[in-house]
Amino acid sequence: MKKDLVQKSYEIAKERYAAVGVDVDEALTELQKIPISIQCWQADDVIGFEVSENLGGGGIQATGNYPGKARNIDELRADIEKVLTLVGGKHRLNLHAIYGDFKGKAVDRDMIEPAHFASWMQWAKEKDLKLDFNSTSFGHPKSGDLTLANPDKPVRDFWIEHTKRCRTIAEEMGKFQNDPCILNIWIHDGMKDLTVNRYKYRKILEQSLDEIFAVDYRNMKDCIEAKLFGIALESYTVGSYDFYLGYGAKKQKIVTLDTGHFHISENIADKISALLLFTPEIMLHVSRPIRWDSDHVVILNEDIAELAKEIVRTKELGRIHIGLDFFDASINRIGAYVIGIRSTQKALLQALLEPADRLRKYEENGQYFERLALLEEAKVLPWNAVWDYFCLTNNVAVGEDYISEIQQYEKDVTSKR
Ligand code: RNT
Ligand code: ZN
Repeated sequence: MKKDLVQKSYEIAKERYAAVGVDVDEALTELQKIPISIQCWQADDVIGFEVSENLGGGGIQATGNYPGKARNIDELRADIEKVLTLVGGKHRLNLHAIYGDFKGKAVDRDMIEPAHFASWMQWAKEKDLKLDFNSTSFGHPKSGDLTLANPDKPVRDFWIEHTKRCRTIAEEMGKFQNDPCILNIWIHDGMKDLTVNRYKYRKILEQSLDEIFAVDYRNMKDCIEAKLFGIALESYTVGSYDFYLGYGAKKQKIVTLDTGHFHISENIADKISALLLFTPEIMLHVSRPIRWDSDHVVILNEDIAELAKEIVRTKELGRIHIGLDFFDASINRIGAYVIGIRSTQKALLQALLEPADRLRKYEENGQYFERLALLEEAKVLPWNAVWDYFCLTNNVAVGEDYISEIQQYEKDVTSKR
């Protein structure tokens, strides 16, 4: 892409935005500061590096068999490094417990320690990345249908121990990087068919969580992620949205909103301003559900645009953490990352460029025609010129130029795996 063309378009866009009271440079400074927590699991279809085979299940499933997935830590790190050369801004890497550096040893989930993540911490420091973390309840012989909500004490205790250890690992990561590590707890617990002891499992889950959260940490933050249903667990989910919203509000834990975990017509954007009033912070798993929680690559669609607008409109960006959660195994995985991250940033940029002051004034004055008109016109303001400029000044491919870079990486690296 021609540099001077990007520059020129940007200058024109800047003037156009000034006419509606928007400071484009301010929007760019803000965008630069918003980290996106990149999910490590897109690189290898959520398999991880445990020595024992990942049994899958747990209500989630990556579909597709595009060649070139990362098979070990080095490949995964190389892929993430490549992705980072194609996106502007400073980001975070979101690890799952099954991605430890186990060095070929069988380490069961109730035995993991910060040492298994030491090389990740070191690598992340070198790459100027911060880490986030997740407990892993799925893909294990003890996963079954119930983990933390399991009435069978030994099984339940195994998962409680696992989750407690994940908190200590997150604490060490947070200390090491001098920035809180966000630990997300998502469990698949549920039932395939009509369930009659719903109350019982939820009570058990509440107790397990209380036990897990008994210790207070300073360098990590706990999140709990609800879900509507899982594959083969369609009838009942112990950790439903009502359950975690209630738990989070009562115990002051962060509720993770995964955009694929609600009824397909539910408005996730509208939840932001409600949650902010009753829970300390918000964690987002930005995803793209197609008919179900399919975890398609995030694109710039209306859902994500609205979500970004609601985030920015609250002016509480410091309390809202943006993570991605998609895993598409049917296309080039590096490409999937880059599309998803850039689309999320585009949505945020559009939101930051909204003529907010004028819109709010209209609303306050009851000028609803004017509000609707400006919202419509704002959609076609030249935000793309500002986006190109963001990429240019971040020294990353402008526009579709990243396609050939990913093709090259495929030729040189992933196609040889
Ligand atoms: C599953 C949840 C969960 C996982 C990741 C791998 O439906 O969204 O967040 O996708 O933890
Ligand atoms: Zn999720």
